[in-house]
Amino acid sequence: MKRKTLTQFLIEQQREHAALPAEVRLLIEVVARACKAIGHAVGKGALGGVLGSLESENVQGEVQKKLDVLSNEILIEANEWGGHLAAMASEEMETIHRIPNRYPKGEYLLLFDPLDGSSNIDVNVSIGTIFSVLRAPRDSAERDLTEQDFLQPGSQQVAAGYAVYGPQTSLVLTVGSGVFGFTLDREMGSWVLTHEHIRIPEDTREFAINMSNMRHWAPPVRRYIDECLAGTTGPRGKDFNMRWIASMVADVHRVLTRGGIFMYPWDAREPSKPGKLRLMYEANPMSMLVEQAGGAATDGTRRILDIQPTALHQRVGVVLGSRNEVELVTRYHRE
Ligand code: P6P
Repeated sequence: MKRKTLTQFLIEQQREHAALPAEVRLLIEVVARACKAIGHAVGKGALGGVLGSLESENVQGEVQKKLDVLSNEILIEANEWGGHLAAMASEEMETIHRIPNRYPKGEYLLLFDPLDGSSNIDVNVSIGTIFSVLRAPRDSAERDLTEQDFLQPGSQQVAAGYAVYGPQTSLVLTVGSGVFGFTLDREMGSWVLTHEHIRIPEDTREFAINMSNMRHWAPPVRRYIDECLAGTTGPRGKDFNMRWIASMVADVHRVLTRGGIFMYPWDAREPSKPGKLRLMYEANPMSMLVEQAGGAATDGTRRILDIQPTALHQRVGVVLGSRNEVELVTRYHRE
């Protein structure tokens, strides 16, 4: 049977779910096309002269890789003329990017981490693009938007997804009616539906965490990991495996594909510095995908999608994946 393309899938979703406006369908097609271009640049590696770092740092204080900046430019240029967006925000830009006056403005906001996991670029490990779609305020045509207009809880997202640039180039997407996976047919240049209604198993034997941060963890996190490490001899009564790719997109893709729990907990010594991952364009889109696939996503205790943002680049602790494991971590925090 001929597989569906992304375009056919989106048109059918629009027909089945009137909640998928034509502008969102266009937005997703444009972002998916930009991800193809990013994947192409990433795939060239050293041959494309795009590896290595720049002298500059981003708003996070992280040294920018050439591909970080290139990926950001690709997404900005692809999305600013189409008339579907009122503004954009990116991990790589300190302030929001308004749509230039020469272009029409639309009703949506696009947030993205253009190239997540960039510490892995130069060592040829999977990296990716993460994106999140919010509604713009009703009066966005009459005024210049500000950062405040982006500060909506993740539960307000209209769509979320990511692209993984790995052995395959994959696109994983939700518009609020389940999670769907597409594989890039590199000969045809089209995204082909290969995974329908992705579901995360409620239980797992696999945890993902950067163990080198153990000394910073809050006691409930330490208790949870110690019990995983104790295996069949401990209270969990089963052995666990560990994975840490240090590329959120790749780690979350594994969790969506075969289950697991992914944790980037906050530094218990410094509650003012809640973790490394960013709420608006990493934790929120991934949490929408994980919940739409039957999993759970918290900051240790609170549902991530309920968190009211206070700043565009704010960070948050992340515990997401197989529902029963995430709920156990939450229970340990409440005991
Ligand atoms: P660490 C990549 O830099 C990133 O933002 C996420 O993609 C990833 O999960 C995390 O940081 C890795 O952090 O401290 O293990 O290098």
